[in-house]
Amino acid sequence: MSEAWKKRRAWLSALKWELPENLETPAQAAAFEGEHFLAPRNEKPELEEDAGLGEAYEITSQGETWRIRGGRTGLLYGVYALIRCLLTAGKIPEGICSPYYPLRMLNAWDNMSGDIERGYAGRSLWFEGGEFRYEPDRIRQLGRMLAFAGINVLCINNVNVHAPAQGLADEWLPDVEAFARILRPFGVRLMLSIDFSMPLQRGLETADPLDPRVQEWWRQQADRIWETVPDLAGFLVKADSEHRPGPNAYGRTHADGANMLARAVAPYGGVLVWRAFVYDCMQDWRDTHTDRPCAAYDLYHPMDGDFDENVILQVKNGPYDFQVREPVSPLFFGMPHTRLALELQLAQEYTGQQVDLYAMPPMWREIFDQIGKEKAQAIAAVTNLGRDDNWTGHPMAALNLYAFGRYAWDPDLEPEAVIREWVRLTYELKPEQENVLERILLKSRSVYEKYTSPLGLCWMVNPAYHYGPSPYGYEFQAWGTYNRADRDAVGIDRTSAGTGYTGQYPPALRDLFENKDTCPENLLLFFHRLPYTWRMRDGRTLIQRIYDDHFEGYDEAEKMKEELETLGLPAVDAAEVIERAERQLQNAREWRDVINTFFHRLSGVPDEKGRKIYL
Ligand code: GCV
Repeated sequence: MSEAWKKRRAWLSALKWELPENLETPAQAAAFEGEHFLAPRNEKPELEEDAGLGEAYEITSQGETWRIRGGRTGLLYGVYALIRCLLTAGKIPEGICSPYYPLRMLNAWDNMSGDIERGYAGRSLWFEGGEFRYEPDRIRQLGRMLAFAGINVLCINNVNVHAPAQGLADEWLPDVEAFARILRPFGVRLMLSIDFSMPLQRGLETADPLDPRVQEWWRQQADRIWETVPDLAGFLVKADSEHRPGPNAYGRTHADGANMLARAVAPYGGVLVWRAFVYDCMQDWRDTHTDRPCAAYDLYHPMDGDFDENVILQVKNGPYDFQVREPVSPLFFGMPHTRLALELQLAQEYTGQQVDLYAMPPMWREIFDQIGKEKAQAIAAVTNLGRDDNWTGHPMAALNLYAFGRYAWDPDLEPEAVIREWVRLTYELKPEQENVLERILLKSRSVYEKYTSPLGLCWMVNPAYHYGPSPYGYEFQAWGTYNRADRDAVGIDRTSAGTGYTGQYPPALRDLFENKDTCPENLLLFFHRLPYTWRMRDGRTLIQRIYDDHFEGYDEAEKMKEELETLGLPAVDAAEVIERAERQLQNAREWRDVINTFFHRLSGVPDEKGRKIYL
């Protein structure tokens, strides 16, 4: 396998020394990193392990000496925090620092074939040809990256569990343990996605969660698994979702299914993460009463309080599926007696597939501000990693991975601060260059939003592939993904007079969204069906705003490309970044022309500015 990745360190560009093979504990890793980074600067720290601190640490200084006190993994987090602050001219945190979310997890959608579902950075880093196959050095470096960012759990296989991964909880156990051993010194524990119907594949005639034979079967599985991998974090389950098996087949509820598995893993301190991404994926497009965004709340809200203590319900940030602009999922307000995990997607499935530049921190800031960080008790993200030398396809997509770890640790962070940290940790740039790059990154999401689907409409992508525009691509399909554009109007009425979706929110948000005049304009067409002649708050018509945004988005993408070309990025990344900016510009042009043409043709309304609208 290629070793070129060693030159592409994502955000660890200053940590040039290789990690030894014999690290066993985070304390050893902490001592090793401290020795290599701080000792040459005459700043060797004194490390004091205090088991009671767990993942927390405290950094103090006495004269020339840094003192780091921390728990088992806290010590390593403390060393990395100190390195981060020294490299980025950040303020050394005062007092005891601990992560906000105890479970800070990456979900890899890696298949054992080596393919990654929605993977845009090459093949799997740890699976190939139906088995575990990886470079231990690279996995060690991955562990270091994750610990440096603050991530502590990695779910290694796709939630869509395909053969042979069904056997992960079984015949692959020694491989799982060997893999876990490499990541253990970095405080990263593994999780496994499991298939609800596994008992059926192993000779039982049912997978009914209330059947004692099934319960016993899962208990035995858990016994064997935890005997081999004693620190496994738990299981992740996608059930009754997009044709995956689940408890509904036996007339059982999701609480029945989740609790049965949760009881099997409870003796080992394991958690059972159950995904709430459940909706009718066989909808007739003519059915205007069924509304996909309503589905998860309708299903789970009545079950609030029914889940066991060690069940975590994992909820995507929005009610659809990681679109560029969605409101937050109402489940965050409707499950006060259930532990929830917020699920984000770093893989840019609908947001440019790691070709288009798309920095996520501004979007996450909005999400945390709307939900309130305390509404979730854990956090997870679908990774954007792969075997490409630069780890994430677009070198700057690494920002999203780094930032996810930082937000998981501290959801109060400002996007500007996280972006600055990543830029400083990754590149050595002059202050003027840093400013330009930070500005580009901060703006990148709004640029993408402008040239793609307007005003919260969603789903105008090419079906299946999800890159590039196709305004009617999903319109007559079974996935519940419609924009209902016709010659007079566009959007879906989700108010109390329409599908009733707004009623799933608490009163303040419900009223905000319900009213066309207060609904945030960037979500207007998500919540309302409006004529093209609708007056936006600045006096423009809706149709004119759509045209303007698409022209502007393209122009801004062009400017971004020019700025990236002249920025003076280090050679190791420059060519790749510029080549992707060119592809992004072609993409933006296609989006602009396809979407504007679509609305022009439907509405017959010309652009007030007389620009050419064509394909
Ligand atoms: C892993 C979307 C994606 C699927 C993904 C699914 C999910 O539908 O397109 O690839 O499956 O979400 O989150 O389970």
